[in-house]
Amino acid sequence: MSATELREAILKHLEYSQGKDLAHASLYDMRMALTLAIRDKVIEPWFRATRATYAAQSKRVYYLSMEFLIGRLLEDAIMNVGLTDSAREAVLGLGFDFEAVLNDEPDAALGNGGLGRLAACFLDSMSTLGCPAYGYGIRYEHGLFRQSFGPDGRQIETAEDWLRQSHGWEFERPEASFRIGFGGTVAESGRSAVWTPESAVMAKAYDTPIVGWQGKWANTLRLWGAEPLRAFDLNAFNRGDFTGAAAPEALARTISRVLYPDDTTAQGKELRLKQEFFFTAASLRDILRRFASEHSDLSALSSRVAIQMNDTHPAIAGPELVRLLHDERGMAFDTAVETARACLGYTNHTLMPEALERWPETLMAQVLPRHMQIIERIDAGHAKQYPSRTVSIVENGEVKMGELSFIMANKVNGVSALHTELVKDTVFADLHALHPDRIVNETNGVTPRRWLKGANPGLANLITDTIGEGWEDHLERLTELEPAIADQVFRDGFAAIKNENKVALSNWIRKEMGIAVNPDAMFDVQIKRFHEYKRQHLNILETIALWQEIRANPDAGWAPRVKIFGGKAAPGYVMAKEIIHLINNVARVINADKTTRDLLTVVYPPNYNVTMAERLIPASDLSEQISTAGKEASGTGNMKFSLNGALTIGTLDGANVEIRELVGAENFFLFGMTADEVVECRKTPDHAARAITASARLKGAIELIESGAFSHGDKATYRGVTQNLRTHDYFTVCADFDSYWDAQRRVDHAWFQRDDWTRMAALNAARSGWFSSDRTIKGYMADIWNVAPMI
Ligand code: NBG
Repeated sequence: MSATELREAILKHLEYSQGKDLAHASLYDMRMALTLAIRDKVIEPWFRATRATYAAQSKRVYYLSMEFLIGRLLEDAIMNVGLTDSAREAVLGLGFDFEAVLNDEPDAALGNGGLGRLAACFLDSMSTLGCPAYGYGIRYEHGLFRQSFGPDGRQIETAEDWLRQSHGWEFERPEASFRIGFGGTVAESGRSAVWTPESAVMAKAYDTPIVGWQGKWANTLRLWGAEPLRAFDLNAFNRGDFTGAAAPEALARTISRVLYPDDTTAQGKELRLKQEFFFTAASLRDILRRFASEHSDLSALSSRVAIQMNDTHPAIAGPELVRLLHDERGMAFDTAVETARACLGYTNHTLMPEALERWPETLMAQVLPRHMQIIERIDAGHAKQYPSRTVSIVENGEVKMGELSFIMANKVNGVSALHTELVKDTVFADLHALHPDRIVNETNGVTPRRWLKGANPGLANLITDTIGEGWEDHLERLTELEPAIADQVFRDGFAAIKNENKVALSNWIRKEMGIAVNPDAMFDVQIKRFHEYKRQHLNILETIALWQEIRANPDAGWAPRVKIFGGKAAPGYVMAKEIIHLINNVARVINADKTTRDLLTVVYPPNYNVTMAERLIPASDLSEQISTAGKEASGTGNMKFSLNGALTIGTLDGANVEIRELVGAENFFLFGMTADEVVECRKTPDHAARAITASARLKGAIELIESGAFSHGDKATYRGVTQNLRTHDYFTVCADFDSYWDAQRRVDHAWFQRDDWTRMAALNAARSGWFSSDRTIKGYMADIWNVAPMI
């Protein structure tokens, strides 16, 4: 499509969809008109893909995820249908700034972090590979909260409202609605049971087409919105009870109102359980309806249907599918269990025990009485089949969703090599012994379209100039860059692009935060959710120690650094919020110190999201991946940094292990204890105190915090953080501190050999092709789903 044709299409939508003429069009109108014009281009591959799948009666993948952290869609879709140049020209020609139009789109933040962003990368890869698939999730009215910082540096949360403007990408599907019940009673009826729910809501589908690279294929993301069965109580209204009249609607809508903002603790809240059942049950009904439109023999279900449970959130899919097959369709119970298991896969994303969901048996029985019975029967069946078993699903009055997922899945996967081994050895050791073939590894990946081509056009162009077209969906081809890295001209080009990205980021930081940063300094970046295991406090302690040493010894050859933090903490996670508070105040104090200003600046832009990540990662020199070994399941940010030519300072944790193997140990700054050593270390009760005594720098940094230096003289402000470090320090910040400090000094040293740094950075990019989510999805298709690509 030429720029002229696209211009016509935009004008048509401006007039007929937005009802505006160009002279009066706002930025929003222009963005909507462009969105709709691009959406039109996506419809064709979408229909083609759907028809081809129906014609071939292909097996489909159903990716059930409580979270899809999509970010913006417009720029990505424009790129995937190959219209970036035309769109820019058309929009400019109509008198609008193209970047401003793209920036007008709110982020779809329907997720917390890693797991949700992974789901979004998977959608892109499934479409790129022509894997017939549906994403199923919840259409939250309010995504992840908006973060700001109060004048004192504390996190403030406000509601996010991405749906306040109309969402140009979606199609409402009132015909695809299902009644989803809760509570009530169960009556025996012959061999099965009849569940009569006490209350119910309607799940209504909203479809978003997800187009793959070069527009060859598009899949559907189907999100469910909750609605009341009966919108409005007219009798109550007529009585003058206006609140009562709207009550049914308010109640039902609550279910899809907000995303739970905590990714690491299971909330155990009734509403959360209802959300999980709501979207899982609606998706399963939709899946069975589609199956029934093509086949009548339910025993063939698993040859046509692969359902992936993204973490335990959709774990109720097991019992619900059994119920649909057994109670509602008359299949024998054991056959129903076998059939369901043959369809289901489960991905584990964390070993943190507190994140593995457990529901009180009483709550489960109250909200889902029939499911509780089915769970007990599954549990009993498993116990009978494996008399030696030591674990059960229902234990101590709780339903353990991890065990339920494991038992109801034919494959269970971890998300990095190390994580998968730890899954086998720790959380599911008992079940793994009984089912030794069930656990497989699928190391995470990221989509190179969004995270390289879209986010870093300069580097993408250099890659194309060097190795030609076609690497975007064959990312392993990046290794072809390696010979060029020996060439000074290539390295200069690579360094110049990084520099341009840093200048752009510096300008943004100045505009947004009023802080001047030097683009020639090293940009040292830690962006991710705030959690103690990710150890942002290790980073800030090192920052304090560094500041002290620079002051004491200004001419010791320090590499100038800009430390950049980004990320949100769950609203109820007190310690994580104190760490945020501390970082902001350390930034305030350090940035005010004129004597160190040229060497050290700390910036923490609020409201980190996908769009901010796209801005920060291409401008980064150093990627902080410093979690306590054994705690980060994989990480995916780590892959994005490496792909964009940042060097990693990191522990042997999650996918860092594989990154280091691939990019080469000499191009990676390793520090810290291994997962085994961490376990050993914890056996010494005073490991933290010992580490503090042994390290004058660490001691100095902690004491400086305790002196009130970052809290206007108040000594108590950060007692929570410092006392925890001194006495407990479960995440072994203190024990790893010196090793981290040393690694940072190796980083300083390397920074001064700039050409060598550039060579290492370029090697990181050239050797990171394996981390494409296309590779990951091919693994799922072959090892778990048994689905063939359609293109
Ligand atoms: C996260 C892990 C990350 C991992 C992503 C995607 C959750 C619950 N877990 O290490 O912490 O990269 O999942 O697998 O979001």
